[in-house]
Amino acid sequence: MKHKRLLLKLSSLLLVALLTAGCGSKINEPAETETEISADGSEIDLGVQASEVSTVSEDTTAPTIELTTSTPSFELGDEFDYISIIKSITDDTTAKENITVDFEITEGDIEHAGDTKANITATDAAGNIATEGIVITVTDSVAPTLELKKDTVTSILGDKLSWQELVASVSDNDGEPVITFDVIEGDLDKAGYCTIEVTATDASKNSTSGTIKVHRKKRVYNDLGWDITGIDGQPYLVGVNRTTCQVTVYGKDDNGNYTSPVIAFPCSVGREGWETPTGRFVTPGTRYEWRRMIDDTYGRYATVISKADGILFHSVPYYSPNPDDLEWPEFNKLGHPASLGCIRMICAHAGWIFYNCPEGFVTIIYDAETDPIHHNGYTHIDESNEKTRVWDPSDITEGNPWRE
Ligand SMILES: [Ca+2]
Ligand SMILES: [Ca+2]
Repeated sequence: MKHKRLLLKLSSLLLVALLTAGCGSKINEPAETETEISADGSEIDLGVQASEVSTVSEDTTAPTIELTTSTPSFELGDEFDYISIIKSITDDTTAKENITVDFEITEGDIEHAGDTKANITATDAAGNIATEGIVITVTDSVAPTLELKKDTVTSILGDKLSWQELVASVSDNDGEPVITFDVIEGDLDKAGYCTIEVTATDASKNSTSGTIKVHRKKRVYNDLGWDITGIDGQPYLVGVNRTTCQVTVYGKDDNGNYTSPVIAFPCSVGREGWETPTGRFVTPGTRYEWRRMIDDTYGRYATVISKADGILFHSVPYYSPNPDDLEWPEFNKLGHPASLGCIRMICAHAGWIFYNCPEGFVTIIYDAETDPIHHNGYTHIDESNEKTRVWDPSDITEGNPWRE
């Protein structure tokens, strides 16, 4: 019995020791700051001490943020450093280096000029957050870059002039600038020359201006009713006469219109049942050195006339994309309708169109009894000569027996 009581006493002492040890790491530190407790010296009451400790350690006070300004500004393109506007951050319990500082945009963005709302937050070790709202002003003092077309721009009297006709390139560090233009000399409603001032203005009202000459000209038609008004950047207009199987290339006259025939080529147009369509085509400029055709032959120096109609300028067909594999029975048909709708020519002539007519040139396919100039013919091939008949005589490719 005596043993039993001693054991109980020991075990309760052990429990007290354990409880004391278990709470020691938590209570020691705040207890030291509370002098009332240490001065008391009364019997230790674990329950009371635990509640005292929890009251002392609870941190409900957020840090204090002091900023040098709540309305910072910076120039677009520079980097905004929110740390630089923080004067101080203090907290009652958490050391400065343990306070988490953060920055968050709440409205707008800092990629463009204007005002942006943001918050700077400071969080102490207990999770108390202080928030300071700021308004960041992003400034833009860089004017747009504006490059106008180099030469005088031609535009048709009666057509609305657009800035896209005048501007070669425009850009700004803050999005798309607004382009406006004013006539500073001349009259857009009269034939002749005008001087136009073009201005690009960004969102911050920075602007760049330049002047350009515009030639307002009347639309011009020839006897056949074609619109032969010159187009900037297009030296030629190409006419294809289905009746005479001739391609006539027109250059510009002194007024910049296509009235001057400069060169003519014999051709084959579409044969019966495969007639080449007539009309005015703004050729897209899509071109192929070799182009597989619908009948599995290959056209060389192929320039698309009309995607919708599937017609092109190209050479007499080849059986394969090789210069010594000419579909020779078709060659001497040049000067007569023979194709499935395309305009066939000798290599040299198909190449002339291929290399000399820029994207967007105009082709007019028509019927007329006469031509303004006449082509010089072409070298026919001897269909019995197996060596030479597989080559286009005008082909300048190395190995062409016609060149020997
Ligand atoms: Ca605090
Ligand atoms: Ca700008």
